[in-house]
Amino acid sequence: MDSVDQATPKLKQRSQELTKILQKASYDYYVLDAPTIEDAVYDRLYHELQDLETRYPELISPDSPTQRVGERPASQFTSVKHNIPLYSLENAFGNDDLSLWEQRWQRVAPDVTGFEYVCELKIDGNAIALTYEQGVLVRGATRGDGLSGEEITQNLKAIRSIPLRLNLEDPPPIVEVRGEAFLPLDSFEQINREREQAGEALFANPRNAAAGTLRQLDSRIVAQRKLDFFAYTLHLATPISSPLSSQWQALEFLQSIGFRVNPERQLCATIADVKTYCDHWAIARTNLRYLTDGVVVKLNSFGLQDQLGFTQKFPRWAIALKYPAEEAPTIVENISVNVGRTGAITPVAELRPVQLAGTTVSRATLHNADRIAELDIRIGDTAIVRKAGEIIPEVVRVLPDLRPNDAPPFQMPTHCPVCREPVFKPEDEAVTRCINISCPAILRGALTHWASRGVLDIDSVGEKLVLQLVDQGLVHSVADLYDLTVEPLLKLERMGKKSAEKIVNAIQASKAQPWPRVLYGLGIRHVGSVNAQVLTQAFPTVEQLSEATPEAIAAVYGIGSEIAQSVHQWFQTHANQRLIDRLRSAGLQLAGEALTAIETAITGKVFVVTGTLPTLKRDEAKALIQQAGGKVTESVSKKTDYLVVGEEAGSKLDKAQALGITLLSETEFLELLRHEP
Ligand code: 1X8
Repeated sequence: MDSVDQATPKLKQRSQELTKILQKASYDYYVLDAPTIEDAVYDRLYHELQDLETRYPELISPDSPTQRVGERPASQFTSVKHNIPLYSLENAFGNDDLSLWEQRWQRVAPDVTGFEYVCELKIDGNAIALTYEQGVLVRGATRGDGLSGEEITQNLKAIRSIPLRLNLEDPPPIVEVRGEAFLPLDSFEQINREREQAGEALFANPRNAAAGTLRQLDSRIVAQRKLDFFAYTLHLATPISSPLSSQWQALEFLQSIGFRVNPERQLCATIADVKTYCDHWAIARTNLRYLTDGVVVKLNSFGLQDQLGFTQKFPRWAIALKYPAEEAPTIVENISVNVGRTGAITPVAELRPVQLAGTTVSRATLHNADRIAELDIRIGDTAIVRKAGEIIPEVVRVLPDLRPNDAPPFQMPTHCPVCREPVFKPEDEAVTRCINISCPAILRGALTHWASRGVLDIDSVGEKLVLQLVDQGLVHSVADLYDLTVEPLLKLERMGKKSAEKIVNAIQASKAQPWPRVLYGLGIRHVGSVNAQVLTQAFPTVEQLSEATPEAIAAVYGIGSEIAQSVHQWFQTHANQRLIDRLRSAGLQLAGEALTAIETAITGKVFVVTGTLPTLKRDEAKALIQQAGGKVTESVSKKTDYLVVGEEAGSKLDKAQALGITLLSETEFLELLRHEP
């Protein structure tokens, strides 16, 4: 196709049509939570649009679903002035404050009757202002100081529940929508799991994680982190056909034009009803999938809002009832230290168990030596603990007046509590580390990470088994896993032949896992699943990656110099090079596409797997076949070469027998695999 070609009107129409269908599907999925088309269909249409846009860039419109993620990362954010300031709200800390607020606004607007309150949950996220011109999202900014914020349009476009185009026939020239960008709890937990596995500092709570995400220069990271958005304020510069006269109507309107609006809103006729709502959500909020830190109460009528106006700082017509952060005193029974997969030595306060925000807290991380010094926390102290963002318990402060007389300051250990080797703390870092690569704690962490879900996915190798393997000296590195046989495993406590076989087979099956997962599994600092994906796209083979200069690695879109240094360093280390050699010999995937297999007994052969196999899961068996160059199909036909049969095989077995197809038990199947030339 010649690049000077112009898109025909027909192609233009098709791209508009695709945009419309995809926008509707996104809205149904992300806003209404009610998908209307299958993922595969969405993907096909999306790719059709993407192809069209690649061939005819003039077809790309700013509201195309392909424009949610930027091509290039931003180098910095610019400051923008808000046309209308984002006010903060006056706080109320209990029911009495709500009554006082009602009395206050009624002194300004006496004799008002028939008023209503709108109660909305206060989302614990980051306030955002979105500007739509002619119905198209043109600008998004953080609240900042309320007068000006940072322009983060590209990042906000990556939030699927923010519409790129308003669902309005005749959109007003300018619409401004405000709301809260936040991270749902499950996404927050997933991000922290990944950060932990990549040896990175955890986010203390979803709000910080959301704020950190919105300030990412690379919008692809934003897209991966699954932020969400609730809209709650609408500003129209010009009237619309059916004018809105209340907050309640505005919320319904926002929903109708494509925004997610919090469903837990309620109209209340009296302040007593408002209090009931607040009391209810003080408890019920713990069941939500996102964090709230209070309730926002607004007078419903826009007329009344205008009449009341603003004080120096706040609107008079709204108030935020804040739930108190739950804190409790308890005793520090011990301060222990934990050695992580990266060798990081983390002090942990072991606490006399205390009830906090619905759960029992008995441990709280103290992060590092600096934090300990700052708190001056000692064994025996009475400490105030809080759930930061109500997720991770933290020590807020200690009460020195209640300290036992003889309590000495806590000293960080000079030697690793697990391997007894000296620890190391770089001058400019807060973290103390064990740097002995054979430290069992580091090895245990490395093995657990390697086997875990989303990495090499070896289900039957969990933390308990890892502990045994390391303690018994059966495994000294992840490469040793691939040399494991049934025999030595049988010596482990409560290990039968069947389980041992299952473990060995599952480990062998993990060789089929693709190169990005292997790279992720290596546990290189800062290389989580996302960076592993990005790096393997740029460096399709381990040789290319290990020979790359830090500059070449840092040149990859989305990879910073700190990550590049870390990767480069890792591959420079002799022990690591040996590890790669051993993994290569063991047959792991160290290249983008499955290494072109040599002709084997299995190459090109067609397999069907049926019934329950004694040790392999069906997916594992399929992976083994594909890895060896065979094909797997679902149904038996004349073209089938082998049927791998487990227990309770049904009609497929009958059919294969009728067709005279070779049947294989699991054992025979594994035998065949082993004897490939
Ligand atoms: C802040 C928030 C508001 C609402 C919800 N969550 C927030 N964090 C709401 O009105 N539903 S309003 C607001 C503000 O005006 N500062």
